Amino acid sequence: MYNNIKIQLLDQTALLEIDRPKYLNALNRETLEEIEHAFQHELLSNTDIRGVIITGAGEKAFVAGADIKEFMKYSTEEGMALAKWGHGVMNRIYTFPKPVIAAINGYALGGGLELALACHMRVASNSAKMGLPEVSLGLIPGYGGTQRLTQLVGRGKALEMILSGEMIDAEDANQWGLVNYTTNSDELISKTTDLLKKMYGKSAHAIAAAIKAVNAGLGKDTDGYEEEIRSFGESFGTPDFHEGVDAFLTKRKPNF
Ligand code: DAK
Repeated sequence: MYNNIKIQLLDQTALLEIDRPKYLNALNRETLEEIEHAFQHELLSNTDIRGVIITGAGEKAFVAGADIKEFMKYSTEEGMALAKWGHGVMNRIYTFPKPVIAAINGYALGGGLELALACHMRVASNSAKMGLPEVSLGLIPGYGGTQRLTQLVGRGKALEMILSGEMIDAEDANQWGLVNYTTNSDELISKTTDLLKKMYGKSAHAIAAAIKAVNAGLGKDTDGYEEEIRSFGESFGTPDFHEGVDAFLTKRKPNF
């Protein structure tokens, strides 16, 4: 069904692999369309799927950027229109109601790092390299990188990465707060899956509400405190709240 991505179910986790290893998994338009389709349809509607991992095929790269050969032909108007659409795709991941983690298995550059930044969390293999090299091509990040990198690592470190275009290694990324954990390449998927599994025993409704409230505080048209008050109140009316409290009081595991 897809030409550029593969989706595999590992129990309750969907493993979405960007699958263009010959081009270091560079994101062309078709690949982004397929990612958008997956997040809009099967990953969202399949209730057996509780979380998603995004990774890159092959040993070398998560995603080495947007596809340079494709975007080299764009005009100003096309660039702007595509950035708008691309932001929509990234936002779909950013606001996805189930946890999404990028398992960064190699180069995560330009649009590739922006894809990882749109995920809720990031785990990197020790050999991963991350950077926003757009300025080397006379561009700036166009899929949310100027904003999301700044939110994660602060203005100074973000500007250092964006203005120098240099890559950082996994250790620095971990220290700067760009990734949540680092691990050996062999254990990247299992470590990422273990992180997700900690969330699977919890209320899916509460998880979706928490993602929404955290995101609301970072959006320019939304108020995180208001969203928290609204969602917190709403939670009292959910079956998950009754199940969670009953399980606690009767000393059993909740069955959400
Ligand atoms: N696009 C297209 N092909 C790529 C690619 C990319 N981003 N990165 C690598 N490849 C291809 C190479 O061309 C090569 O193909 P062949 O020559 O074999 O046909 C193949 O993948 C293997 O790459 P290398 O031979 O270069 O591998 P090395 O190990 O020697 O080097 C590298 C690995 C990651 C250091 C190197 O490949 C590299 O520097 N890659 C480019 C990194 C980069 O500058 N990425 C783009 C950043 S700019 C937009 C929104 C966002 C963006 C653009 C537009 N709009 C809304 C319009 C974002 C822009 C960016 O991401």
